[in-house]
Amino acid sequence: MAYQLPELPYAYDALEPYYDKETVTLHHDKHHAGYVAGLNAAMEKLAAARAAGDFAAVKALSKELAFHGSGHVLHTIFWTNMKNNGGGEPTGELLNQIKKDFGSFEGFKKQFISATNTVEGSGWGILGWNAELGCLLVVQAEIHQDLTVQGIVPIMVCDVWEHAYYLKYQNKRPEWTTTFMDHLVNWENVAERFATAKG
Ligand code: MN3
Repeated sequence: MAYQLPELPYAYDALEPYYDKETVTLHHDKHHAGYVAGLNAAMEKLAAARAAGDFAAVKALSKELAFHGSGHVLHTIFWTNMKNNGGGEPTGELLNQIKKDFGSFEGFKKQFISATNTVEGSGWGILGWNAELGCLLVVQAEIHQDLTVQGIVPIMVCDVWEHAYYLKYQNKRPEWTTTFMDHLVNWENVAERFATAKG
């Protein structure tokens, strides 16, 4: 029952010219694959610890689980959140919810891009559904698992680790996040995730 690297829902060059084939290939085949391997290794080591009744390493293993597990989950969402010639605006219930929670689509967009641009070091900008409050929240995640709000269901995520954009955008993180929003977001996928999260 090991975790698997999901296949990309498009060809490696499908997001050109906004997201280049070389970055997508390395990002998926090396980086995301590395998180899947790390997650499976952490699960195996925790099983071995239970079998041996030896939890001396449980703190480090729990951290490995959180890091690789969250990295795997976020990358899996990230790939499906993009499509060739994406961007624009959502429609229907998702647009209504965004207007309710952020005032306007423009307000949401500015908050999402600002939050994502200002992640300290490596991390993610995340739009997530909070079931308790019945609202969408924009949060930051440092690395993969720190600084977020526990319990929210991510429906749209933008990766701002340097491996996500440095080959094409170098140090220009705001250019990458704006391109993600204006040319790559697959709003149909985000709307499907919103509907599922809302239940
Ligand atoms: Mn990444």
